[in-house]
Amino acid sequence: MKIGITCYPTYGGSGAVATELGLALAKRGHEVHFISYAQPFRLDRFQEGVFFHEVEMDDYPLFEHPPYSLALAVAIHDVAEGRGLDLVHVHYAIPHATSAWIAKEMGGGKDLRVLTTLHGTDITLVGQHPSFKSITRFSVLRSDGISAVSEYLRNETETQFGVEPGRIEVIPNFVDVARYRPGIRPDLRDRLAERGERILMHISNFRAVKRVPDAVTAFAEVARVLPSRLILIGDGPERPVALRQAQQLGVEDRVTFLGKLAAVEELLSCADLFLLPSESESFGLAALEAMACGVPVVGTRVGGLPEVIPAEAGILLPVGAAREMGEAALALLSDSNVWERASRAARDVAVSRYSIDKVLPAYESWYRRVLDSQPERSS
Ligand code: GMT
Repeated sequence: MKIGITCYPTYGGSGAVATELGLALAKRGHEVHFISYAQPFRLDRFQEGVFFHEVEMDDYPLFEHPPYSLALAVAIHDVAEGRGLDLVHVHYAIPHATSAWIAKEMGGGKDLRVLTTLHGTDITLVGQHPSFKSITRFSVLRSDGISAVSEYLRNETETQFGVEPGRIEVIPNFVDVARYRPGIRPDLRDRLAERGERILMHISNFRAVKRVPDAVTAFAEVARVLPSRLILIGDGPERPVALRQAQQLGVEDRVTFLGKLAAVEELLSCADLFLLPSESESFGLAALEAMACGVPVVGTRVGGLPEVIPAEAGILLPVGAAREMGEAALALLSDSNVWERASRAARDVAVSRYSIDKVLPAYESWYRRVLDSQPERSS
């Protein structure tokens, strides 16, 4: 198949999933065209059958806010026409599903099929804003295929947007379990922490929804009892808040901020525990990547996290219960038998349910079904 993929190129789960999917599809012989305003951050190597098309923007002085959605629509249309795409698969509805719908309506040769994968805040947060809700609903409903990354997100979308049951496929996120695995670089451990220290890790874009200060509070509980270090990867608006929290709790010398990093598997495989105290999380890709590295998770019982993290692989608690998360982390870290069991279970779940080999065929069969079906016209 000739497949267009549009995603956010910046650090974030939806862009990571879209890029890994495109690379995996190309390995299976499909021709994949990424269309975005910048090269996706994980698209960092040459691979046969993979192309990148940068969306061109004119910065005419009249435009205080250049209309990216229109430029993207034109780029999708042009790539679809020029390269004969069978379908365009957009990740994150806003504004990608709208731009793809415009590209399809612009017409041309083949009837371009639009498939939209919903990732999270495009439905639960941004998509609920009055300035986006109706256009998001319209564009999602006009997609020829709709998928969501968890049952939770499918239910939310059906409820919030009135999508009829049966229209949304659940295709979970996936992880390359050959790349994300335990013990990739044991030597790195000594450079991240002192000998004997436990390593707790958190990776996110440091937005308020991730509640990074709660990760610091939970860590401080652990640090009172066990020699340990918190490694924070990523960056965003809450980074200074997290730093202040570490200073207030007197653990700033045990917290390392590593900033944004594209490849995290080597670091994850050095961790003893992953913290994900989010307020809302449709899936929690970072937690899955940690699990694939044999790292148990302590997080919140929200959104899709209970689907991804079974009780054997971690401990989930209510949002805001940061100190209790610290106690849960201590329970996992203080007993090597308990930790070993959780670590094995985490890896097993990632391999048996979320490996790329298990999930990729679901995407391919979805593509085929959409291509074989009648185009979507009505809302
Ligand atoms: O929706 C977002 O906040 C952005 C998005 C992203 O691009 O990182 O994150 C969402 O998609 C990820 C990939 O499917 C999921 O793992 C995250 O759980 C989800 N974030 C939220 O639901 C807050």
